[in-house]
Amino acid sequence: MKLFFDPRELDHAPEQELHNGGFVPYAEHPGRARDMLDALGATEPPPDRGEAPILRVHDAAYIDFLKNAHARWTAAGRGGDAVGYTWPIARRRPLNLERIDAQLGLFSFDASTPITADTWDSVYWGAQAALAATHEVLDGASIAFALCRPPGHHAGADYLGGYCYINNVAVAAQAARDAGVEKVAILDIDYHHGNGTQDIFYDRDDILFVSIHADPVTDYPFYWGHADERGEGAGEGATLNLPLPRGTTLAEYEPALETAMEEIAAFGPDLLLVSFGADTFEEDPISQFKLKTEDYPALARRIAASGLPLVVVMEGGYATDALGRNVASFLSGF
Ligand code: OKP
Ligand code: ZN
Repeated sequence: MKLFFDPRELDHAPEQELHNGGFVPYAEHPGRARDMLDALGATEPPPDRGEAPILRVHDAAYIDFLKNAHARWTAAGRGGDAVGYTWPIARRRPLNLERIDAQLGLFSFDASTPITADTWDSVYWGAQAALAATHEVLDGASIAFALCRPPGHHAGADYLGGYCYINNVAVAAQAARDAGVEKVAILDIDYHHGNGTQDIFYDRDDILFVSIHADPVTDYPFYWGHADERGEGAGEGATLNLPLPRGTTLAEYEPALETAMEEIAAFGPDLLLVSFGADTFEEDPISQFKLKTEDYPALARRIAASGLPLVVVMEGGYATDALGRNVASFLSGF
């Protein structure tokens, strides 16, 4: 299995995040990628497919903002990382606002996703890694892995949040569609609901989104991921959310995965993209499921039993010392 990674993904390194009313060291740090690299062995850098595939799922105004936000922050006389502090609840109406603070609110949904001088470069190359893995499989490989960092599944067409800026799995899914793949399924097994991916494809019937995650009644991102969200318009029925309670172990996780895989089989996709987060691990510092390192191959085997070509895209996982081990354990099941 080929693993795709670009060293520029290491550059994005926010200093701190707002957590429970105070500032703490940033959980989504470059050491996560280093830990995975140590455990996984040789990776290859992705070719540069440009911005066009990114602009197929993200608004041009948002991408422009992402590229320039930190420079504008600095030009406003600020030090450190750019973060918003005020949000236009329910997108009141289109306004032509100048201040970087207004732009930050417009293009984000939380205060724990800072933009640094290096953010654009890192997220651009992470998206290229996802594209490289996708094209590897479109060219005939049965599976490929994209070591994307930072993660992507919380980012929507025009918003960042949840440590995510570009939605790597969404870019990959759209690229597969554009290459002629008719039906694409996305299985999101990060601990957190992939609200950005859901939003991007919510009204589409060509891309199925199925997610197993912590119940948003108790866990981030709260406002999405509830079981009654089933898609809209043409996409009605092409979204499936399977929320599980805190404390979930493999025994409770497996029936949900079975349901997810049956839904995917019924959809009849030509390609399956997996948003994989290792934050379902029992020792994850910001998550509350109870999966063990040795549980992950069973998940991979059930996914592989679909017989579908697979692209695995990395999302979360914050127990840094165990992260590489957990990802290697998951991939060993394929
Ligand atoms: C990203 B991924 C305050 C709470 C913010 C954000 C969690 C993002 C998880 N620190 N938490 O889905 O692993
Ligand atoms: Zn997560």
